[in-house]
Amino acid sequence: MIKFPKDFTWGTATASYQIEGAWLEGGKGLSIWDAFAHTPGKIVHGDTGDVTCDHFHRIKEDVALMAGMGLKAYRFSIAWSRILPAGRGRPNPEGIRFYSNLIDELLAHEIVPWVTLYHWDLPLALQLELDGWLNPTMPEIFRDYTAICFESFGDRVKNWITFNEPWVVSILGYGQGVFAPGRVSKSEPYQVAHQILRAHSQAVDVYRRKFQAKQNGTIGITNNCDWREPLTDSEKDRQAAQRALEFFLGWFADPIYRGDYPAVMRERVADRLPKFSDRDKALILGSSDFFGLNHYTTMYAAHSEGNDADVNPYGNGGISEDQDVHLSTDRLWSKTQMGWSIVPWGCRKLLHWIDERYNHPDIVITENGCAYDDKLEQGKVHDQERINFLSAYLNECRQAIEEGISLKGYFLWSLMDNFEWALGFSRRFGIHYVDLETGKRIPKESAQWYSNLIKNNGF
Ligand code: PNW
Repeated sequence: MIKFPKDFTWGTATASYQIEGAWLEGGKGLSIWDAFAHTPGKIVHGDTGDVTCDHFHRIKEDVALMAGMGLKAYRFSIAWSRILPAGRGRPNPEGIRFYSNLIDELLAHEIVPWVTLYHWDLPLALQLELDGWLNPTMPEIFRDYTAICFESFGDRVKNWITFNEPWVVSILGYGQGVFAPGRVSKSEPYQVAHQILRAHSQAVDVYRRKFQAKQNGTIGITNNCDWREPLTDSEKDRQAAQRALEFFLGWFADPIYRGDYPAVMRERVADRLPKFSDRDKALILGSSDFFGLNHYTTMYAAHSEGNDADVNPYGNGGISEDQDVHLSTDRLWSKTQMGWSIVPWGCRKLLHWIDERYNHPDIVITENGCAYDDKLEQGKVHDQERINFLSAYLNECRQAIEEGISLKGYFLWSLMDNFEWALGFSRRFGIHYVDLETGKRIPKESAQWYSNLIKNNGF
């Protein structure tokens, strides 16, 4: 039996645009993902999040699913454009009521809400009027939106996450253009990341000054990072792997935990990497109460000079010519339906890397999971591969805890199958199967497995 610490947080995670639907209901404004998904050619099969899981109309049913499983925590995101349809101005009471009801329903079932304030669905008006995250006035606009959330929900929400995966917003949204707003550039990702870090720190600052003492919650940020394993033992490849990690995670975590971007980025990105003012630096340093981590896969890193043509087009590479890193996978590693390699030991190595570089922070895995081509057969989904994946990753997590890593929680991505961004409904990450015709939720075998794990605090 593999046991976890007594107070370990077990949860599942979702995001507003991926599950809510009701894109034109409840006084909601449009977001950049509404616009992007409605642009021909951007999403596989022309799918959109217009309806998706219809969670907006099914919060009682969905919370009942979680309660039935014995989930201790649930991570969801707030759609900014439900609270402020044009991104700023007067709050929309229906939007506030929706999240307020969801939070009350969770608490009534003793499920602790973990709330992400930004999971990529920027109000479209802010994109059209201000160029979104490129604009240096965005941090104050984000701060004002988050203050409304703290004010409205902070009496009941004690776990806040400002941003989900700024790396994805910057690289996939502004570098490769495969995610909203679909821009392609070699400098904009660095500018966007810069404003997001500033926005994060402004939100944390307002929370700490005006709400935290009274509301007694914690606030942090969630970054995504894959592990980078040196392809060979050579000094060059080991440096390449370290460089790749600094460009991936250090880009966002170094300013927060060490006060500035990694030196290797400053050297290589030079003039395209913006500089923090002293005031920015002071606000950003120490601005996360916990280390939120989304982790999915591992790749080999080798030294290479210049452009890396083999880079996975759905992400992972960053702006590769800035790094001189060649990424590859092992033919022997099994892959999920995303093409992401299953390398459980990479998770443990990454936890150690974070622990060392950032001085032993409390870490929360806010996402981990996998997509498989699940089939509903006689009312059942036999997803043994997902159970294998989860057991293997959780086994490494448990080992990391034994080795002294302060890992406090684990959120499985995802509660249910949903809109997988540019891949639409072609990928299923859920532990509940969603019949897209009827919206019916059917627990997969992994849901039963996870429920038992939570009950036993181990497996
Ligand atoms: C995360 N990549 O996204 C998100 O937080 C979720 O919304 C998403 O559904 C989940 O992981 C599964 O994809 C990512 O290409 C999307 O490196 C793409 C990448 C990483 C994370």
